[in-house]
Amino acid sequence: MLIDGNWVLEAQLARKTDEAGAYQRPVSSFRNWITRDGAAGPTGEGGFAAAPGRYHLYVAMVCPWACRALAVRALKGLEGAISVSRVEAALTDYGWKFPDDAQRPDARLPEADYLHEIYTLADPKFTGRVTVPVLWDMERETVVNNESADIIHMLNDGFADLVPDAPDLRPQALLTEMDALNDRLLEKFNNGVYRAGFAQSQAAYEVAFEDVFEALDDLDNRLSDGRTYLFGETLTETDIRAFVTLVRFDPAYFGVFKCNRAMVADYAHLPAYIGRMMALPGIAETVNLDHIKRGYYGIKWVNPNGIVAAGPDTAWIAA
Ligand SMILES: N[C@@H](CCC(=O)N[C@@H](CS)C(=O)NCC(=O)O)C(=O)O
Repeated sequence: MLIDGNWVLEAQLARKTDEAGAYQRPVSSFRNWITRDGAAGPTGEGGFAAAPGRYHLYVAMVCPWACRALAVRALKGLEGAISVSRVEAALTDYGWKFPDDAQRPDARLPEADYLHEIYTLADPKFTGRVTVPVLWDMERETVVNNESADIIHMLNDGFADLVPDAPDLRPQALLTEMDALNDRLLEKFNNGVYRAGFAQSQAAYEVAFEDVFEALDDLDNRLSDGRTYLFGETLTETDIRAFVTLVRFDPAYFGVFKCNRAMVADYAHLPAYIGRMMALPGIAETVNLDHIKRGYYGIKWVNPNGIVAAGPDTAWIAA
């Protein structure tokens, strides 16, 4: 990670846990918002108005947080308005690395070998983990925001004038219920799998394990009445939040993070739900099973030898 703008290897290789060995997710640091007119958003400063061709997204295809931003970009029809760079599958000791043959999609983007160079361009004294996704402003040459929850929110609301026909993934009538389910999913499922995988004590792992399967059981139950999406027939941001973790479950979390009571493939309703999500326009392109497997099995502190499990068969996900 970066400390005062310098890459510190020992800090990068350590994971933060509390005294009971439970994983502590760090908080994100850049919290500005793109808004319709450039007014400041809920956090950060103003001056980031929605405009086509101004913003760029740095992502890792292994990462559920980055891929939820990619998924919302696709569903909102923003592929032409926001360009994307993808890092290599596995995190290196120096953080996320761009492929050697990577082409910058826009000449205004900085040249860089590692993502941490993008962070220090925005803040030469940056201290913190260098995470994806990163939303970069090519005009002001700085990071707008590196918190995916903010990014998916602003892609839906801030860019609404640019793509008036795109679906509203945060419909007002559902927001209260969505927020409640989003919070539960974040704690028990999206981050629950990480709490299981990064636990430093048996007890912390078992608490996380129970949370993960409680969330999976709840999701499957919710879909048991035949509804298409989590809130009925309306696709929402909550579906994207659930999907990015569901689609990584069998190829990665079941093995690497020891979430092995059951696979998603064993559930009654979840496999078909994944199939419906995969069929939405642009969504299959946000799922790279090869990067997901190599990326998670490449996390050294959970799998030091880096061997990638041969199974299970996940061909059904892409089918
Ligand atoms: N709160 C952030 C978390 C993002 C995050 O944890 N990304 C991981 C990949 S899945 C990362 O970049 N980790 C790099 C590191 O920890 O060194 C968000 O949702 O945007």
